Amino acid sequence: MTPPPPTAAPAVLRTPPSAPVPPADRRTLRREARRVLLRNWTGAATVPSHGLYPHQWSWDSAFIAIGLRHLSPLRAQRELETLLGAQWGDGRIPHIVFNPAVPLDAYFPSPDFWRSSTAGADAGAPRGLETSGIVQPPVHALAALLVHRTDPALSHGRGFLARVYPRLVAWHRYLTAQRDLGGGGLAAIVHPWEPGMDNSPCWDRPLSRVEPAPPTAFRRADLDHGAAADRPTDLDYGRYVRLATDYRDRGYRDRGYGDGGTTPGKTTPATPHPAFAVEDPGVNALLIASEHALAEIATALGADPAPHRHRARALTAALLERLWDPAAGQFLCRDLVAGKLLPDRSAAGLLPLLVPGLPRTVVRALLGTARGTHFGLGTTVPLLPSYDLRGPAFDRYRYWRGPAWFNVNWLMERALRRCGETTAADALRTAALDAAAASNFAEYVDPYTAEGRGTRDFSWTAALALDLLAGPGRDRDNHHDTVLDGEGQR
Ligand code: 9WN
Repeated sequence: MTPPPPTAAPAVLRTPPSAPVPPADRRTLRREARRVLLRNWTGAATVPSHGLYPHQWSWDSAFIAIGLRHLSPLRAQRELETLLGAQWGDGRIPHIVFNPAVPLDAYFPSPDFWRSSTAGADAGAPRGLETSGIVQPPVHALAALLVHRTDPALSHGRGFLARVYPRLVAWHRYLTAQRDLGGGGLAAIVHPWEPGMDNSPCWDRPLSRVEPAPPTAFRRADLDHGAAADRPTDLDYGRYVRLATDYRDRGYRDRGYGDGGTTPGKTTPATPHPAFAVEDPGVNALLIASEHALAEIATALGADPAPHRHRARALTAALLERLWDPAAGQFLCRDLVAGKLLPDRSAAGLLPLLVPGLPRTVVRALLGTARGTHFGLGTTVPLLPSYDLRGPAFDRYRYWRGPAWFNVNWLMERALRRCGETTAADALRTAALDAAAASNFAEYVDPYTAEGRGTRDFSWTAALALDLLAGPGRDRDNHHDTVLDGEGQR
């Protein structure tokens, strides 16, 4: 079903994308973004939102650190260090690190659901704190590199890179070894929350195989803070709960049953993930981008970058081999249980534009798809929607089923710049900043009107706005305004 076009031209579209934005507005935006990040800082990390998400989330923290580095490189380092302090012995970085001071009923699933310190003991879950048992996309090495570059002297002085590097290496090893469930060299996700795009229509088919947990088995906390029309349905939640329960009850093991997925292209019934195992192009593109970042981190530490470059090349070859669909002009998800590509187009399928070394024909096709009728970037919509504008499941309001998200658009802006598409990147940067300002740092926006949806004062929206405000030269060393430096000991 094609959505109705907006009746009136939305404010964000009325501004020609490349028009200069009044500096005073940008100063206000910077001040407000800083306010959000200060308010959401808990002393060792940043919550995505005090109401809806009152703990530390994995890929949120990576994006938050990328913005926080402009306020305080020290705080940005601590954000990542706190997250990595919750890493499991098998290398996984859990998707949530729970704050014990927050009441159990503030968020579901709560620590007493995941029971990481007991159920995850064999997988090396830490004893002194509680986490979830699933993961989120690996943006962390990229974030660590950017944070380091912002203040190399501070980073060297604190031994930041030297401490995080082995943990990041172990994290990537977990993904490339334990999670290569299809045996083809890519990392698989085993729960719709893992790719971070929880409610994407890409998961509808694989999820339909999952017997939902009964509604009496759990109580959702998200509806206390968010509109039901924006959030996943109860049926989806029942399936999320079932998958997480089964994973927990199997000790969060990814292997160890039968051949553990060595049949090329498919999982086997013997794997611990019999219903849901998917290779997602967004997760794997971020893994590759982060593997390149690990090569740079290794170089900065005087270590050998070659193994990281080699792994990045192998992952890129596997990505092309397993997930590229020339007819669709984009990358698609591979359902490892059914052993085939899923037809749904999500923005994750365009994120490989971040990956160096793709064939030119692939890059051209991806850029065409981004601008074409399915995503309309810069042609019919100012920001990249999370899902196909013409897709049967498109919903401009509901969580990952159409709305535009700021982290995805930040990644796309970076990808466009990397591909030399400077005009398109500048336009996207302007549109993202305008939408962040007009929506009070919304969690996500209607892709047609840029009207805010979800929660407000959302941390990664504020953080990534700060990063975009720092301009295209922001990846150079020593690019921060030191506003919070001197706040604490190094
Ligand atoms: C489940 C915290 C997280 C983001 C995800 C987003 C949403 C959680 C939820 O919030 O997911 O992890 O309860 O819906 O989908 O990307 O990391 O901001």
